[in-house]
Amino acid sequence: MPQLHKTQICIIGAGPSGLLLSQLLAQAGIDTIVLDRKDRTYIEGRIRAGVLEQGTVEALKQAGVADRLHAQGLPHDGFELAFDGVRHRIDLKALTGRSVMVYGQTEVTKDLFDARFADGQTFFFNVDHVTPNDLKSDRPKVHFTQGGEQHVITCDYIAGCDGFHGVSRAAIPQNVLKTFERVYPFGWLGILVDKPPVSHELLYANHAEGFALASMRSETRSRYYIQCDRGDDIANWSDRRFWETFATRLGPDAAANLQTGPSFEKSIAPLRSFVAEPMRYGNLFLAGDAAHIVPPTGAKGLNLAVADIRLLSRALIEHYAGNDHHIDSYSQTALNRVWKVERFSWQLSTLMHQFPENSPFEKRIQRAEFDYIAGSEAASKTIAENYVGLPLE
Ligand code: FAS
Ligand code: PHB
Repeated sequence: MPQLHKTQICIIGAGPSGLLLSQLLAQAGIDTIVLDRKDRTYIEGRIRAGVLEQGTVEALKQAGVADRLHAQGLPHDGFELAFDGVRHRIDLKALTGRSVMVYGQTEVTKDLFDARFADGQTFFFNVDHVTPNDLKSDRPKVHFTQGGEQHVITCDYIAGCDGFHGVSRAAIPQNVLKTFERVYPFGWLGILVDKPPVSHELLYANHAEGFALASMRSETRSRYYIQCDRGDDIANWSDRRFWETFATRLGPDAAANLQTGPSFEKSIAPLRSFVAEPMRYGNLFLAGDAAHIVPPTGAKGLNLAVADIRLLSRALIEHYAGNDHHIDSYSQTALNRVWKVERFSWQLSTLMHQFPENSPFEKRIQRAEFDYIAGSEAASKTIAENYVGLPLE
């Protein structure tokens, strides 16, 4: 006999999307249960995003989880683009009046978990066979197992915050779901190293050999990436080979300040652009990576997930207050922003990477676009206003 549970919102996924949603709803007195197929330690151990838009910082402050962010985060007023060693600074502050915050997703997740545990949130970790059901009924259910025990959650709504490989998107019937995808012919190899960053601001570099990104987690911990083959294997990348490749692609000017050392995290991520429509089916809502993926070039993945949650939490809170306007428009409002962010992430990825299929003509066009951005305040401003984050509708 399955164990029976009831709640208002069943959240599938305890990544940033699911955790932030449960925090914002709890603040409004709305009850949630959060499921994850992993446990807190595993989820906190994933190394992912590093740059927060101002809107994300505001959402985390509203959620009451921004104290450490304000104490340890690094405000950045600009970043650089480089092409074959020629550097151009995008002055975010001068061009938009706004800046971004460098603060790892790992830390955001820890801050959210701390708040949810302090609030006595009901979690089920290490779950299996999660199955959303009765999505068109007014009492949808989520069946799952944990340690061999059967469970059933009956709720008002299900929030699919279970990422790209989750089950929520697949619960939408194939004749309803539309997906759009661009898979890039390369991946990103990322490392963490306890050495001061090569530059005090982020530096995105396009070199004839490939892309490189110099980022950071603090003034003593750097996060670096290089473009690698799509199916590449970590075993092919010794630290020595990484440092030689990274220094070449940054160019001699930037690399002159490079402090190398042993990496303590090394991983390869594939790059894709992906969107699933609609982001609602019956009483199931999709948010974050469950609904969309962007190449990390524009530093948008986490920020787009937070934007979805700001829209979804507002819609659900207003629903329980008797106003269904935003719940009815959630999918379209969220997708309007998703596609603009997909465009920017695709544009910056197309500009900053070496594509194997590019002809000499396309390579010249890439350089011409960089030179245009470097020489035009209007062009630099379009990059800047997308990087700091578009306004929420
Ligand atoms: P998440 O994937 O973070 O969380 C989904 C959660 O659902 C996970 O905890 C998972 O265990 C759980 N789950 C999955 N299936 C389930 C099931 N069947 N039942 C229960 N739970 C289930 N973004 C950036 O902005 N910059 C970056 O540099 C960057 N680098 C990235 C590198 C990698 C390797 C990946 C995969 C993503 C990266 N991203 C980056 C994007 C990333 O930050 C996401 O946008 C962000 O994690 C989205 O958060 P969620 O929507 O919560 O999804
Ligand atoms: C990171 O610090 O992990 C990071 C920063 C900017 C990006 C992608 C990743 O565009």
